[in-house]
Amino acid sequence: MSRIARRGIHYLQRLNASNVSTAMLEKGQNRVIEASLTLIRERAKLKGELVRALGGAIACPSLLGVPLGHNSSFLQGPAFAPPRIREAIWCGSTNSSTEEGKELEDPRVLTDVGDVPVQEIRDCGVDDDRLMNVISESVKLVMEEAPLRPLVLGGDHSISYPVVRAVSEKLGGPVDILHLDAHPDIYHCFEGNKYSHASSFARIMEGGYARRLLQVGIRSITVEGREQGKKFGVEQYEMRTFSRDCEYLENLKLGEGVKGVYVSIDVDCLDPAFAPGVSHIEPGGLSFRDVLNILHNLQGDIVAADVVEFNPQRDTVDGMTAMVAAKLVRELTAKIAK
Ligand SMILES: [Mn+2]
Repeated sequence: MSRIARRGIHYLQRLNASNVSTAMLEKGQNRVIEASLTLIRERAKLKGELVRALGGAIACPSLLGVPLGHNSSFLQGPAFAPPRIREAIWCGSTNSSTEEGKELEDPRVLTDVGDVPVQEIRDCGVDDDRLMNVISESVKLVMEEAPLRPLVLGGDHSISYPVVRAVSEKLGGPVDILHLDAHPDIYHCFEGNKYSHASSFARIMEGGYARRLLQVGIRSITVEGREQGKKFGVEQYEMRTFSRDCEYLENLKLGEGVKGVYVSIDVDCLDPAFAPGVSHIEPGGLSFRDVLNILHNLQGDIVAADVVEFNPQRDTVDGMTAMVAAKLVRELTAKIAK
């Protein structure tokens, strides 16, 4: 038990194993997991029914929060991000139209199935193998309710692994991934944690869940990051050559011949001047408009996406980075919705 949940907001008190039966503990944990999945399932069902009753859509992004921060190698604040991002999406300081004119208040354009109760599940002593399965299951429950498509709010970047795994398994094949980040997150096993937020893309590539992986915004990469990139055939676009690469990156066509496109945005892909509320401040990054140009011009069917690594505990007092993360979500919504 001491190994479980060493890090995190809540955790089960260390148990004296001789006094507690494993069977009793597991039974209780399974009940909590079932109840958690039931809430996601029923919310997804209802939101799917509403979208269809309103005339339907080809694709309707649905927010799914994954408030998980303990697989970060540094700060754990991303566990608090999903409610802050939602608050910023709907805060009223701006209107509810996206730049290209989609109306976010239309439930066929954007819906929400709530958060995976990550901390509540961990508080019962559930380990990461099972927690990652709960995240994958939750993503699949959203996808079962066509036309809903998961738009996941992190959380640290470790959540992309169970999310992409679920998307690929559900669709029955690999996707192309556009990954915007200061870091490649492709260490084999960072600090001994296979679920580390610095290792998620190693797990994704090992699993065969992606055909192409394009990493954009990279400016903090080690020898291992480059070697792993080479090993998995990753296309790494580094900031030091961005001015040369940007014409290509602003005209991407992805997802043909596979199951579609997955977009993963680590908020630290942006220069800290635009987004100071992140755990790993890494100067020399993308401007907000660089990201939007890449996103707006991307051709391909986006089947799911995530926005991760916003850390509210490092944000400015007026929540500037929350607004930045919210706008990324809004513009991703516009790309997915049809
Ligand atoms: Mn990063």
